[in-house]
Amino acid sequence: MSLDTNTEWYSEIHDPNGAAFSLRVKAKLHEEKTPFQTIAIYDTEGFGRLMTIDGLVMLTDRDNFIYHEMMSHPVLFTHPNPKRVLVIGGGDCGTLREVLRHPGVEVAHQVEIDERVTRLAEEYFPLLCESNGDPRAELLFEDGIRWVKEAEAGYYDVIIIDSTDPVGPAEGLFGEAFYHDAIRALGTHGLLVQQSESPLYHMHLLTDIHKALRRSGFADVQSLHFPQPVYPSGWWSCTMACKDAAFSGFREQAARERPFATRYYNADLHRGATALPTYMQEAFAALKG
Ligand code: AG3
Repeated sequence: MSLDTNTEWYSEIHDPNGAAFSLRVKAKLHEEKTPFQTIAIYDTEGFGRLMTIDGLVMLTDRDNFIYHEMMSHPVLFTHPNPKRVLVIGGGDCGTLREVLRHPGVEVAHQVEIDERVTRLAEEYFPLLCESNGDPRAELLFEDGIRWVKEAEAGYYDVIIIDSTDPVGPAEGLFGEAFYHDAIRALGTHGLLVQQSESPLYHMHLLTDIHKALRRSGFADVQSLHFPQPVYPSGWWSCTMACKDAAFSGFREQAARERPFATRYYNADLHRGATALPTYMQEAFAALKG
């Protein structure tokens, strides 16, 4: 948080890019140090409430729908028939809420390491938590890495990794050892999707994720991109990996006829999000050799 002389601003500085994103703050509503991290909640002038973890933007009221819809609907409309879904991280419950919109989903486990993220989301972002009482949902507060290691082989259809940046507690969620365990926990046609940072700032990370996913045994990897105004560079990505086959489109008709409302996601957008800028195509093609 940096202060200017007239007003208070929250800023996330984007090193090493010499850039920052700021929101004018009306009030700091809460701050606490948990055993894992420092969580803060602000009321902002134009973006509603803001949650930060260790000083980094996690979400705002105004634009979280883009991220949460893109972390859930593309992967769920790519799997032929997703019934058992695991969300790792995602303690604000925004991704979980989107997952539960799919009537075919029978089980949705959310495994968040820090229970305080969820308790604060319940208090300050009640809309994101509105589906937490759904009988298909189970909220677990454990280490996602251990959860996946100990999961029943073949149990999950889809694993969604809604984590913070790959530093601190989330680092292990971006590594080969974890991906290897994820493959084991996934059933036939199983899919994993992971938030994969900014295509402008973090291309090295995106290529590392692709490499690690392939090396650990996933058959195919595909990134999608979308705007996320409050995250570094304002442009974000998620990366899907398929356990046993090459990607060949998605259930487009089902996406068009989805029996629930979305604000960002739709079938055309889904298709568009998989079309990559030339420099990304080239970087990923180079990995395949
Ligand atoms: N997911 C956080 C993505 C990383 C944001 N990084 C940053 N601000 N430097 C947040 C959880 C949303 N459900």
